[in-house]
Amino acid sequence: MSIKEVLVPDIGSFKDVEVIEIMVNVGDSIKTDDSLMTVESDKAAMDIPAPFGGTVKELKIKVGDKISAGSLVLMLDTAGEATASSSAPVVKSFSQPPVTGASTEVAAVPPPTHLAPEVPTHIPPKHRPDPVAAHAEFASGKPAHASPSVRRFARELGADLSRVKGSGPRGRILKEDVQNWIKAELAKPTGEAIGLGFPPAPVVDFGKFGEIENQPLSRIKKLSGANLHRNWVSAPHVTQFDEADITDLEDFRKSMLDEAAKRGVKLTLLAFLMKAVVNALRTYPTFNASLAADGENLVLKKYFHVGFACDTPDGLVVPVVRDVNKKDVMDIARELAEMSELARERKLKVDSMQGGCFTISSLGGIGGTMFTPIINCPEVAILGLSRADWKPVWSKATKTFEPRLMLPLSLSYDHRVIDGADGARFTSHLRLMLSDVRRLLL
Ligand code: CAO
Repeated sequence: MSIKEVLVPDIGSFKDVEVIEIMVNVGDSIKTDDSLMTVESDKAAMDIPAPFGGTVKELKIKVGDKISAGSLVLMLDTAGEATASSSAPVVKSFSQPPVTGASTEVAAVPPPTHLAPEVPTHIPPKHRPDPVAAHAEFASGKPAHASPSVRRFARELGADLSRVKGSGPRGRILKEDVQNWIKAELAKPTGEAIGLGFPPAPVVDFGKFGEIENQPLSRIKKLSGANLHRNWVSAPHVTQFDEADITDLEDFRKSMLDEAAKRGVKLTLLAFLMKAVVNALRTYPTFNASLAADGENLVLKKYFHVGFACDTPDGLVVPVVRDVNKKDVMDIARELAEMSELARERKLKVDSMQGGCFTISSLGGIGGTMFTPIINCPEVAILGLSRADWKPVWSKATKTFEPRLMLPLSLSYDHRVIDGADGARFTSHLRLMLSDVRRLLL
């Protein structure tokens, strides 16, 4: 056995600095330059590295102790280890009594490590920059208050320390703070994780301003919220507004209500809209597409599955009506009603919400003039319907204003895939289809 005392080296103007972290335990096997502990003054923190490898026999300090240059830090058994680091000046050495056969040396640890800026170890200690000056970033009020070992740990994991809140004394960032921050980042919706550099959302204590109640978000709200956020930030949205004259369509729908009811169907406007949308998708196939994951191709779909946003007590779900092109308006209306009911009873199967090519979000039964729906990615467009209203529309034929039932259309599309001109063509096509219901048969 060869026991060496490890002393604190010359640490510049640091004197009576506090030990804030000890990285080794008795019995640990350590290598030259492994960090032994972190000390901290009121302006800076630094790691004290091991001058040589060995096994820790005894710790002579504990967290909270104050140390200065020359303080005894620990006892190290260096038997069988490589020689001391070239930068570790040996101060004194002596042998233990022959009865144990062990020898003890006293060694100063190499100069402490600073992470910003790096201090080249070949510079003799007296020419090295003052560690406090080297860490002037703390004095200058920069927020990342962490020991070098925590900084190194954060750097290895890619954690941005300026965004980590410290829970240690005086707000110092601990290793656990970095771990918790990474966990929280990983749990965030991907929109936030794609590096948009948002400033952190302010944490507000609303209770300070009045009475509050915390209501847990439903599972659907959490899921759809994360997806909506991702879609909103990842797809460059453009929303094209238009109005379709549905006066004749509404007359026709109303004239068919009784007949539909006899067949057990509630014939809604939405069913006609589904047919009109598929007609427009056939005419403008880029709307019935998705960007391939490799970003090199557009995947054009030859099927026409159309989703519709359905408001349920638990939040928004999007059931998908399959092969709308192969179904008549009555079948579609029946399916819409069945799926809406299942969704509201939480009985909708997962596969009934998959495979959509395009989504319709109808707020017409509720109100509003127009809105900007968020694309249901990887689809590339979504049609919003608002409340139809009677408006005076100029008639070229009669040269008078005529009362017409106008349906507001809000088409959001992914501008990476669809040009503005096609966006306007798509809504114009829908206008044409909806203004003359006979066209839906073609
Ligand atoms: N203009 C005027 N009236 C309309 C209309 C419109 N655009 N759309 C529907 N209406 C009328 C219907 O004719 C119906 O009237 P009656 O009761 O007199 O027959 C009434 O409004 C209610 O319709 P509805 O909403 O029950 O049926 P629907 O087929 O139009 O819609 C569904 C079904 C599932 C889309 C709807 O119930 C729903 O959930 N809408 C909300 C969708 C949503 O939340 N979108 C937002 C997504 S983004 O956050």
